[in-house]
Parts: sequence; structure tokens; C-alpha cells
Amino acid sequence: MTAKPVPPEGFRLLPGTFDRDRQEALVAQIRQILEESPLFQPVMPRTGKPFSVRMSNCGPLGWVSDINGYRYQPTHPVTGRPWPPMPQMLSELWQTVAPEYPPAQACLINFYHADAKMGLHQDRDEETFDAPVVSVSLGDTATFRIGGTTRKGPTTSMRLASGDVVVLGGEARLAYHGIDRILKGSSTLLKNGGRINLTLRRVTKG
Ligand code: MD3
Ligand code: FE
Repeated sequence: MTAKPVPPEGFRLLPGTFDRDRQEALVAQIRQILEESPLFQPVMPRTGKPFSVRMSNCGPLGWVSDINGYRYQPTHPVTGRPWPPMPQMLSELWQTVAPEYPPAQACLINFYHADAKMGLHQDRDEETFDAPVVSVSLGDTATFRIGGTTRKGPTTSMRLASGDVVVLGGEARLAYHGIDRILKGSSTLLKNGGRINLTLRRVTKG
């Protein structure tokens, strides 16, 4: 009898996918997006407790969390404007790592200051889990934890550095995961430090 592997089937870490020049170009594009669509402070449904991570989105749909729940919507929760288009570098990444699926519909932008973290959770607010989630890390290195599809059971930790891409398909798509900590000062990419994580997603069926 053999235990399930951690990380689960369908987990792919692609270290150094973006070189320094392309990381800088991507950060410049994200900064432009954040001028149009500023970081907002999500809060937990019901309790209203603020996340330590601030967020924005680009692409046709964006993920938001407020007192009423988690959902995808086409507009920014504060400005009411549509999310800006997804940068071409990100649609090209999706095309490269998930060629059998239609284009990504949402790109969630997570910003971590040095003390921010994200508790263990599953991503299941999408209508479909067929397509993978694709993550891009920029700036300070994070300690990332991933387990299986139930909250109990073994987890494994690894570092995600600037320029790394993670593809979460198959069984890994519904794996519990989180960010334990940010390694302050580990990257010079962001002039004020911290970490940006971009996650590309399919949201609707078809
Ligand atoms: C495993 N983001 O946005 S990225 C999230 O670094 C999220 O900001 C973390 O968890 C971050 O939901 C982790 C790696 C990642 C992203 C999505 C996943 C791992 C995942 C979805 C399913 C399983
Ligand atoms: Fe997640």
C-alpha cells in the first residue's frame, strides 16, 4: 500500500521561466495595470477580517472577496471600472503551458508585504476545474506549502523565487496550498521589496 504523493499529480514547478529582463518588463506592465485598477484590501466573508495580502486583477474577470463572499466579477470592487486587459506575456505563457485549453479569463494579482501570508486553502470558486491554474512569482522569494485534496494529511514546502512559474493541473488543481512566509530582502526586483504573485485561471465552463 502506497501513500499519495505530495506534491500531487499535476503539479509542475518551472524554475526561472522568466529571466530578469522579462521580469522587469512584466513588473512595469503590472504597475501600469495597478494605476488603472489599484490594489484593494479583500476581507473574509462573514467576519470581515482583512487579508494581509492586497489584490487586483486583469483580464475579463477578477476574483474578489468581501463580507458577502468570494466571487468572480468583471469590474473592480472600488472603482467600478472593468479590469484592464491581460498583458500579452501572460496570455503567451498560458498558451505555452496550457495549449489544450481556451484562453485564461482571469489574472489575480496578489501583493505580499514582508509580513503577509496566505493560509492553507483550496481554489474552488471557479465553475470548472478542468484547466490548470498557472502562477508567476515576482520579487521576494516565498515559502509555499502544498498538500492533498483534503485539509488533513501531509504537506510539502518549497521556495518560489522571482521568475518561477507553477502549473497546477490534474489532482493538484484542488490541492490545499498556502504561503507561509516571505523572505524579506531576497530579491532586488521590486524597489520597495515584497512579492507579487500572478495566477491565471479559467473561470466559466466552455
Ligand atoms: C495550488 N496564491 O491566488 S501561488 C491564490 O503565492 C494563491 O499568491 C499563492 O494561492 C500566492 O489562490 C500561491 C501557487 C498556487 C496558485 C494556485 C493554486 C498554487 C495552487 C491553485 C490550486 C492549487
Ligand atoms: Fe490559492
